[in-house]
Amino acid sequence: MVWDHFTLKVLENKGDGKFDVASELNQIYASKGIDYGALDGIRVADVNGVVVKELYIAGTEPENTVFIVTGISDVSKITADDVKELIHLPRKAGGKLRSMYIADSDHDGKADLIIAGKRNGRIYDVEYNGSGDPADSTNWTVNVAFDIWDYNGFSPDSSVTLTPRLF
Ligand SMILES: [Ca+2]
Ligand SMILES: [Ca+2]
Repeated sequence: MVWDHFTLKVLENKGDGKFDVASELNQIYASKGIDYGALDGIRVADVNGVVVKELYIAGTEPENTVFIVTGISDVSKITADDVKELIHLPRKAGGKLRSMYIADSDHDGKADLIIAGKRNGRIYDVEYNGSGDPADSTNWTVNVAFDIWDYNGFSPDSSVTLTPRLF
């Protein structure tokens, strides 16, 4: 995903080091003026066990948005309308989401999105509740697995300045 108002390009490996652009969405947030990008925050997984995998994107902008694309069996057919804002993670400080991994960190059979919240100073654990449409935010539970402000006893408003960069 390119850092240009949510520009998404899907590259297909043609072998011999060659790639084709299978699909691209260009600047779909330009009209809203939000320069969404993502670094190591894009994952494909099937959290609900209903065959087709979902695409998850943790956006790197202060809105703390996690996006989802569902119901796509042919990546060349993705359109801007397929990109949904799944959840806006609660902020304590500056926002921005960075790397994301999908795993079942507590081994309860329900997938977790483990997200590093850069300026948030937090690590989020967003867990799928185990049933229902993964594109519906009510089917997820947001947990804060780590909070640097709680850890060190400072407040974002204190005179001690912290600029967390959790990647
Ligand atoms: Ca699925
Ligand atoms: Ca779990």
